[in-house]
Amino acid sequence: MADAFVGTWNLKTTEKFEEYMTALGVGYALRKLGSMTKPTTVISVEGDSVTVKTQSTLKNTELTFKLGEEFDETTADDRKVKSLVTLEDGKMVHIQKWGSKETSLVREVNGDALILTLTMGDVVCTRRYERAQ
Ligand code: DKA
Repeated sequence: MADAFVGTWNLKTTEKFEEYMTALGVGYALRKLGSMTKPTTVISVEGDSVTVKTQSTLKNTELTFKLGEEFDETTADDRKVKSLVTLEDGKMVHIQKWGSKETSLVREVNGDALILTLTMGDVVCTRRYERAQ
Protein backbone atom coordinates (compact mmCIF):
# COMPACT_ATOMS: atom_id res chain seq x y z
CA MET A 1 0.00 0.00 0.00
CA ALA A 2 1.10 3.54 -0.75
CA ASP A 3 -0.51 4.80 2.47
CA ALA A 4 2.82 5.01 4.29
CA PHE A 5 3.87 7.75 1.84
CA VAL A 6 0.81 9.94 2.41
CA GLY A 7 1.59 13.28 4.00
CA THR A 8 3.49 16.52 3.60
CA TRP A 9 7.25 16.21 3.42
CA ASN A 10 9.84 18.99 3.58
CA LEU A 11 13.34 18.65 2.15
CA LYS A 12 15.98 18.80 4.89
CA THR A 13 19.24 17.53 3.41
CA THR A 14 20.49 16.63 -0.05
CA GLU A 15 23.64 15.04 -1.44
CA LYS A 16 24.89 15.04 -5.04
CA PHE A 17 21.79 16.74 -6.46
CA GLU A 18 23.88 19.02 -8.67
CA GLU A 19 25.74 15.95 -10.04
CA TYR A 20 22.40 14.21 -10.63
CA MET A 21 21.00 17.20 -12.54
CA THR A 22 24.20 17.34 -14.63
CA ALA A 23 23.78 13.64 -15.48
CA LEU A 24 20.18 14.36 -16.55
CA GLY A 25 21.45 17.12 -18.87
CA VAL A 26 19.96 20.05 -16.90
CA GLY A 27 21.56 23.37 -17.89
CA TYR A 28 23.73 25.51 -15.60
CA ALA A 29 21.17 28.16 -14.60
CA LEU A 30 18.43 25.68 -13.68
CA ARG A 31 20.98 23.54 -11.81
CA LYS A 32 21.98 26.51 -9.67
CA LEU A 33 18.33 27.36 -8.91
CA GLY A 34 17.48 23.69 -8.33
CA SER A 35 20.36 23.35 -5.86
CA MET A 36 19.08 26.27 -3.81
CA THR A 37 15.43 25.26 -3.51
CA LYS A 38 13.98 23.20 -0.68
CA PRO A 39 10.78 21.66 -2.02
CA THR A 40 7.76 20.39 -0.15
CA THR A 41 6.28 17.16 -1.48
CA VAL A 42 2.65 16.34 -0.76
CA ILE A 43 1.59 12.74 -1.41
CA SER A 44 -2.04 11.64 -1.33
CA VAL A 45 -3.92 8.48 -2.25
CA GLU A 46 -7.50 8.31 -3.49
CA GLY A 47 -8.80 4.89 -4.44
CA ASP A 48 -6.14 3.39 -6.71
CA SER A 49 -4.69 6.77 -7.72
CA VAL A 50 -1.62 8.34 -6.17
CA THR A 51 -0.91 12.09 -6.42
CA VAL A 52 2.55 13.55 -5.86
CA LYS A 53 2.72 17.35 -5.71
CA THR A 54 6.11 18.99 -5.47
CA GLN A 55 6.06 22.66 -4.53
CA SER A 56 8.98 25.06 -4.47
CA THR A 57 9.83 28.67 -5.21
CA LEU A 58 11.28 27.39 -8.51
CA LYS A 59 8.42 25.26 -9.84
CA ASN A 60 5.31 23.36 -8.83
CA THR A 61 4.64 19.96 -10.35
CA GLU A 62 1.77 17.57 -9.88
CA LEU A 63 1.50 13.93 -10.98
CA THR A 64 -1.46 11.61 -10.64
CA PHE A 65 -0.95 7.98 -11.60
CA LYS A 66 -1.99 4.42 -10.92
CA LEU A 67 0.63 2.03 -9.61
CA GLY A 68 1.83 -0.32 -12.36
CA GLU A 69 0.36 1.74 -15.23
CA GLU A 70 2.65 3.70 -17.54
CA PHE A 71 1.87 7.42 -17.94
CA ASP A 72 3.26 10.49 -19.70
CA GLU A 73 5.09 12.99 -17.51
CA THR A 74 6.70 16.38 -18.10
CA THR A 75 9.41 16.82 -15.48
CA ALA A 76 10.48 19.99 -13.65
CA ASP A 77 13.38 20.30 -16.10
CA ASP A 78 10.96 19.87 -19.02
CA ARG A 79 11.83 16.33 -20.08
CA LYS A 80 8.92 14.51 -21.72
CA VAL A 81 9.18 11.02 -20.28
CA LYS A 82 7.30 7.75 -19.99
CA SER A 83 6.90 6.96 -16.32
CA LEU A 84 6.04 3.85 -14.37
CA VAL A 85 5.61 3.74 -10.58
CA THR A 86 5.46 0.48 -8.62
CA LEU A 87 5.72 -0.56 -5.00
CA GLU A 88 8.64 -2.91 -4.35
CA ASP A 89 9.54 -4.11 -0.85
CA GLY A 90 7.79 -1.09 0.68
CA LYS A 91 9.60 1.35 -1.65
CA MET A 92 7.87 3.53 -4.21
CA VAL A 93 9.93 2.99 -7.37
CA HIS A 94 9.45 5.54 -10.16
CA ILE A 95 11.21 4.88 -13.47
CA GLN A 96 11.37 7.62 -16.13
CA LYS A 97 12.38 6.77 -19.71
CA TRP A 98 13.08 9.20 -22.54
CA GLY A 99 15.02 8.54 -25.75
CA SER A 100 17.57 5.90 -24.80
CA LYS A 101 17.90 7.24 -21.24
CA GLU A 102 16.46 6.12 -17.96
CA THR A 103 16.50 7.37 -14.38
CA SER A 104 14.97 6.08 -11.17
CA LEU A 105 13.42 7.94 -8.25
CA VAL A 106 12.98 5.66 -5.24
CA ARG A 107 11.08 6.81 -2.15
CA GLU A 108 11.31 5.00 1.16
CA VAL A 109 9.68 5.97 4.46
CA ASN A 110 11.59 5.43 7.66
CA GLY A 111 9.76 6.83 10.68
CA ASP A 112 9.26 10.54 10.08
CA ALA A 113 11.75 10.59 7.20
CA LEU A 114 11.18 10.02 3.53
CA ILE A 115 14.38 9.19 1.70
CA LEU A 116 14.39 9.93 -2.03
CA THR A 117 17.20 8.21 -3.94
CA LEU A 118 17.76 9.50 -7.47
CA THR A 119 19.93 7.41 -9.79
CA MET A 120 21.16 8.29 -13.26
CA GLY A 121 23.92 5.99 -14.57
CA ASP A 122 26.55 5.84 -11.85
CA VAL A 123 25.37 9.04 -10.13
CA VAL A 124 23.35 8.45 -6.97
CA CYS A 125 21.76 11.40 -5.18
CA THR A 126 20.09 11.17 -1.78
CA ARG A 127 17.48 13.64 -0.57
CA ARG A 128 16.07 13.41 2.95
CA TYR A 129 12.60 14.79 3.53
CA GLU A 130 10.93 15.01 6.94
CA ARG A 131 7.25 14.91 7.74
CA ALA A 132 5.78 18.37 8.31
CA GLN A 133 4.56 18.78 11.91
C1 DKA B 1 12.77 16.08 -5.74
O1 DKA B 1 11.57 15.84 -5.84
C2 DKA B 1 13.68 16.02 -6.96
C3 DKA B 1 13.09 15.32 -8.16
C4 DKA B 1 14.00 15.30 -9.36
C5 DKA B 1 13.92 16.54 -10.20
C6 DKA B 1 14.92 16.55 -11.33
C7 DKA B 1 15.01 17.85 -12.09
C8 DKA B 1 15.13 19.09 -11.26
C9 DKA B 1 15.36 20.33 -12.07
C10 DKA B 1 15.30 21.59 -11.22
O2 DKA B 1 13.31 16.36 -4.66
